[in-house]
Amino acid sequence: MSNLENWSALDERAVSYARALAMDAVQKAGHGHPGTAMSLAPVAYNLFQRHLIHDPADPKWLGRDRFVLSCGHSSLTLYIQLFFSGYGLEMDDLKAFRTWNSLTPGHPEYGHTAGVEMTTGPLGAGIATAVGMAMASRYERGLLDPGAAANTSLFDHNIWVICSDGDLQEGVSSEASSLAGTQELGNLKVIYDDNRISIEGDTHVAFTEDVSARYRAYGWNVIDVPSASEGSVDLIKLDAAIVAAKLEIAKPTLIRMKSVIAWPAPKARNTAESHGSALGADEIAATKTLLGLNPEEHFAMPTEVLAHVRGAKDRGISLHQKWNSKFEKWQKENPDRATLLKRLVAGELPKGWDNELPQYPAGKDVATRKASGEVIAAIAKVLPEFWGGSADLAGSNNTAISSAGSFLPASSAMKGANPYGRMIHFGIREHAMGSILNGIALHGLSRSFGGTFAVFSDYMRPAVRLAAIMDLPSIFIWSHDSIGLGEDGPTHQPVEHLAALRAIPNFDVVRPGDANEVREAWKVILQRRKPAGLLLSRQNLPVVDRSTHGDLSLVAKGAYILKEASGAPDIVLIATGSEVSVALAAQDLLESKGLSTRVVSAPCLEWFNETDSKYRAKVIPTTAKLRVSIEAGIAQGWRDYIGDSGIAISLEHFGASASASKLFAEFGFSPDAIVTKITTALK
Ligand SMILES: Cc1ncc(C[n+]2csc(CCOP(=O)(O)OP(=O)(O)O)c2C)c(N)n1
Ligand SMILES: [Mg+2]
Repeated sequence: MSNLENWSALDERAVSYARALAMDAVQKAGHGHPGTAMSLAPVAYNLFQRHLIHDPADPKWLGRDRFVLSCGHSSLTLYIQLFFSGYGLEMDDLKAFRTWNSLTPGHPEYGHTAGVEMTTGPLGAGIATAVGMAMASRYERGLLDPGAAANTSLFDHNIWVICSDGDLQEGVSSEASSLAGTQELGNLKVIYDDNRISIEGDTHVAFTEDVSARYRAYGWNVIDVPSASEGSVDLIKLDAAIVAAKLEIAKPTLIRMKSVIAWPAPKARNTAESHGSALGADEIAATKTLLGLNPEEHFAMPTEVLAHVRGAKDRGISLHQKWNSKFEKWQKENPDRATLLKRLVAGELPKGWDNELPQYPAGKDVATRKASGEVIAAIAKVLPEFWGGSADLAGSNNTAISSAGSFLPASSAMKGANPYGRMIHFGIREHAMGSILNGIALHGLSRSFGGTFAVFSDYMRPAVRLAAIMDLPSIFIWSHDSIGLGEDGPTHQPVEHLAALRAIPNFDVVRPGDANEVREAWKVILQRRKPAGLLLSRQNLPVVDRSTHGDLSLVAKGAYILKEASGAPDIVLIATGSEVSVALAAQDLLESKGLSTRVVSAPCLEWFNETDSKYRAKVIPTTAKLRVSIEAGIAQGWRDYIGDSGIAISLEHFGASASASKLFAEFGFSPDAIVTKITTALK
């Protein structure tokens, strides 16, 4: 038994039962990850029962610490503590581990199980997203309680993470941890389970660096916790490290904790097999005997032990009540900020927020990235919760909010540094940027965006996918969205990216056709609160004359009639982004040949797919002689809209280094080339 202060025999028994439950749940399911949940049981127990500021009765409590299990495969580590602390999970849920419709799926899923702060499983994502949560926490205190001394505000809390070897091998954790060091995120506390085992065995087959030295070099506070003499987690040293981590508020902390996977199973301990397979009845019985439990019992939890661990509920209520009295005082003293907080919690936009967004007169050429930058600046004036940045391309992506300085710690020597600044410098770290945007969204109160070139959406795709899975209102800005970017050539020109992004379920791919569509797109994105990517042109595009063309309010429908045909439409041209103006020019030529032609602008196919079939049939009638898609990317996906006999004007190969106009002409995106294709097809 541990000699930890205030650690009772009941605590010791609770940990033993937690280890047994991890074995039982995997054994019953027939698959899963028992080893790490066994060895981490005392670690998670100590956190949830004694250190984490949380209220199981109110999993969304604003004042709570966040807990992220970055090694999501060890989901039982979390489920068992949620069961113990009284979040609503019960023994039957543990028995239903990894089965259809259960509250205990293979990996923790955000929005599915109360107390799960994010969906984890892809290694590295958890810790990187937690960095975003820690940044959001600082930004939010800047909105609500900027004058409070460090660590005294009711909005100050910690972001706790447990991560594994795989988490720290993945590149994204390095990207995010490096930035966390620069940002001096003192509210971020990571416990690294250094068990030196992954699926292929000893991690030293691939991972030999000095992780502590690496994190110190990032600017972190690193605490090494060696194992207890027999090899198990040294709970006394770990607890001291946790206490020290709470006191360190100037730097993020990494507690590098030595452990032995599957402790104390006699044969399975310290083996890769225990990472991902059931231990088997004999080994489970032997382990239970070692733990002083009845080897014949499964899913056991004596009433007195359960009553003891459920004490976490009372602890939570009392923590929450203390916070509430501070909160009431704060509300009285800060009525305007309290009103703001109410709006942010409700996820609402203030009345008239979009009154002053820029309008663009026809006859002018504006790059959609430039329009987006102007819309961002206008939104920033009315929404204090709106902040964001770029992966070192702010000038190119037009993502700067220049008025309020750069989000950097007070100690930073950089010009314009402000701990509550609204411009985030992500550095050239697209994957971390995506994860951080998700962390900011998960933290809950603010809205943020991050930009890079569209071609590098590939570098952040796992984060985009997680945003979609979690249904987060993360906003990804991708400029330089086609061969239209010109001379930088094929490595920088997206070709398959629009299709690849549209392939992600629950993700809005938005490619506005002119500057005014950009404004409308931003409005819809902020109102819808769904994961979205905004694709923007580097090159100037004509601003469409709205007195003669389709109404901008129709942008929200995803696709709409931009310019009607002279009669019943024989030809329907459907275009997105920079190809909309090409379609309008082609329409003029076709009409002059007596071919009745309609142009549809389709800034977002996902929004269009949500409209009713009547609207869809009206905009893109299957009765037209010919439906034609025009988009400077692969045709994949367009057949759904143009039908078997339609034509896709597309790009099925990589681009080249030349001017945008040369590339559009050479690759068949000139109005003449399009007309030739269409007239040939009609013959
Ligand atoms: C990005 C990613 N790649 C691969 C996997 C598959 N995978 C799941 S667990 C694991 C090994 C994990 O080892 P470690 O992180 O040390 O966890 P432990 O076995 O110590 O629990 C791998 C490769 C994954 N979940 N995520
Ligand atoms: Mg490991």
